[in-house]
Amino acid sequence: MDATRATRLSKFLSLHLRHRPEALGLTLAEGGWVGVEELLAAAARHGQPISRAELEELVSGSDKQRFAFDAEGAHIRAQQGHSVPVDLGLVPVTPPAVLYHGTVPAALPTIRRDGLQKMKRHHVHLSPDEETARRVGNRRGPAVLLAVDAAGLQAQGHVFYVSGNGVWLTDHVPAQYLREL
Ligand code: HQG
Repeated sequence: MDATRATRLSKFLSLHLRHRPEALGLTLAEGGWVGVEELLAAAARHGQPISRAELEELVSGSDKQRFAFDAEGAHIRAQQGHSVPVDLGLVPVTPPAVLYHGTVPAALPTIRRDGLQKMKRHHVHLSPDEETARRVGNRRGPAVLLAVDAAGLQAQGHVFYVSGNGVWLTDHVPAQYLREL
């Protein structure tokens, strides 16, 4: 599969496994899972045929490991980034002392006032290193980087999770736990 098709299919999967499963007539089961056969049939019905081999390539080849199969390979889910209500079954874990967030200058005035909000997603998404955070921020323009005092937040009772693809998740980061880099 060429890179253009891979990107298109990856966006198609992100859209339906995170945000709009109903547009394909799908419902996410607990954990965000969808049957692989069901997904492929629904995609074909909606004018986007995907072969099983392509799906496997998308799962293993994704730069960010956005999607994962279950142990049997019978179900697939997005590892994070959902906007539809879904319980991913994540368990609280102790974060590294410092995490990072990449954003754009236009968001800073509100972030300075309200801290990091989850906006349309289930959680605020944080990166384990500056390089990853820069990539996230650069999706929308030249990134600005924020360091997050994760240890301080946890000490105050904030709960952290890590997705299967290494994205750190929490509910809210108040402004006093942020430092502009
Ligand atoms: C900003 C991608 C104003 C926040 C990435 C971000 C990530 C505020 C935007 C994943 C704010 C939300 C998530 C506030 C936060 N005022 N703006 N108080 N608080 N923001 O896309 O973290 O490619 O929902 O800085 O790699 O950018 O989809 O979150 O700019 O892992 O797999 O509001 O999405 O992964 O944007 O990215 P998003 P994000 P995928």
